Amino acid sequence: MKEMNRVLDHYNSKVYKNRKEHMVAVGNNDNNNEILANVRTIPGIITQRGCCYAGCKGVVLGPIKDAFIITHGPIGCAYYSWGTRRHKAKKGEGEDNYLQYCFSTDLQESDIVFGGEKKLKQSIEEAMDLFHPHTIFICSTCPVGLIGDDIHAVAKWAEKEYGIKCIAFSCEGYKGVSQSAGHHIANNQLMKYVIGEGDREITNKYSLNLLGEYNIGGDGWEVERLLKRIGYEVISTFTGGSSMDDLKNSHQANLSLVQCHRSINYIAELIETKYGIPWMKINFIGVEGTIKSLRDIAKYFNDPALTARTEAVIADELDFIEQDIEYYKSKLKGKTAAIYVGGSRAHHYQFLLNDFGVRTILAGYEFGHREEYEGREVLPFIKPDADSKNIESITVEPDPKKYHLYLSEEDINKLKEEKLIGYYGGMVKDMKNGTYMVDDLNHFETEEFLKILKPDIFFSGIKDKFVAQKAGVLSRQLHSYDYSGPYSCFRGAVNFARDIAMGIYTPAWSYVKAPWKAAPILEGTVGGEEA
Ligand code: CFM
Ligand code: HCA
Repeated sequence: MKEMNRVLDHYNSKVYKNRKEHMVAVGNNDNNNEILANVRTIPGIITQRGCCYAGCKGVVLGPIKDAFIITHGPIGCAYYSWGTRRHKAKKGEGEDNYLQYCFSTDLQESDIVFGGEKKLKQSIEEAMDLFHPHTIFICSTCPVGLIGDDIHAVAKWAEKEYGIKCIAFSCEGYKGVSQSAGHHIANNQLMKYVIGEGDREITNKYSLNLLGEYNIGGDGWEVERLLKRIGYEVISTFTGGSSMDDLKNSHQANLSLVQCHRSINYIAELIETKYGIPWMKINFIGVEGTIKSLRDIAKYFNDPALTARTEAVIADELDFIEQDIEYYKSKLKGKTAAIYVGGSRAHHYQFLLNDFGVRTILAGYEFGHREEYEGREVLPFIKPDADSKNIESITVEPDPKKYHLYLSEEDINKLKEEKLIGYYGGMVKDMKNGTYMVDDLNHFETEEFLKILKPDIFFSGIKDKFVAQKAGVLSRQLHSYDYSGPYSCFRGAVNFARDIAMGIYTPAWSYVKAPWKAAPILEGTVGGEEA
């Protein structure tokens, strides 16, 4: 609490009041660990957040390998989202893979003045001539919304003209307070126009959707390898490495697993209502987290042979990594960490750090909502504001032909009561008293918390990693994994520990002294006095 106040004390009263509500000294407040989240950042503050377009095109749609995505707007937004997120995909036989590409209408001033629809149509014509895609997505950036191009009409035209699937996403950057709005827009359109359209023959009753897994650094591949070893069939992964056909068939699964709750919870719930498939929050980051997730899934399917296979695979995978885990534990035990990322990893990576005896003393999300901090039990108490109402909230009905229940309604209700399915408890329950949760952490607060809490390592993204390094603190990127990975499941845990240990035992940044700390770099006078 004291440390938090030392950071806040630098602010004027207005900013103080606002930022205080975004900070929680866990277990040491009268507010039941309540936090303010998913609201606008104060203008002028250096936030780490991205925009609605980043959440829609960059995060949810980007990893679909055979959707040809056209960013409709000036070139900068498309360029920024070109390959930086490291979502990997393999091209299957007869499939397209556009992930290496970046397509944009590259709007110019004259298009902004006279309208960009013509150029969008031309781009689609060009795409059809050169690549012959079966699916085109159109994603709007800010100016498109401002000038009023009707991208949905263009999408309808393209479907008719070429007999392809063409979906428009009005995900202008300004639409929400963060990436989170873009996730929602992407989820809505996928639900309306993609999910449920497939008729692939599925014979394995242990069939899963892996929701909220984007295959960053190959994480999703490692999860799939493990699940397949046990005997599951992963019908679709939303959306890491998936094809359109995978997503179209997701309505056939018997259980949806949710890795990242923030970005995909809308689809998880809508799929349950429309097709009867319950969802289970799992976490494949961390050895203990992975073991618990595998056991929970086996519990749902409730087959002694599957449970036995689950245990055999767990034992074998543990055997494979045991020596490495012990070695890295001896290197990392007792260290402390701060984690600040988007909407779910700040929670998940605490499990992995725990496996090696590293304590997380500060954690926060850029754009997680209150339920990612406090758990879904707070949902009824969250008041929608003008920004959240800005995004359409769709409803669906049970599909008369495709609705199916794997378990009886009674069993499903029982598992819901046990919170095995349909529930996410959020981050705070896994954080120790005396640690800190901070929402929408900014550069200034990062600098201050690093000085006060002195973590051994700061996990963040590209924009704030330099704040840590300049402060002499080791930084690792938990978005891109600094070009490493996978970090998921058993074997990923070893990759992670190896990378962290290398950093901790190469404390280069603590040897660097900023030039202005050694000698003044500015000369001049202040009010006539020597500065
Ligand atoms: Fe979910 Fe993600 Fe994340 Fe996210 Fe992201 Fe990401 Fe992230 Mo970067 S979907 S919320 S919008 S886990 S891109 S793969 S790393 S901020 S913590
Ligand atoms: C995004 C994508 C991002 C950015 C990462 C970072 C990602 O939010 O637009 O800031 O380093 O994971 O690539 O979160």
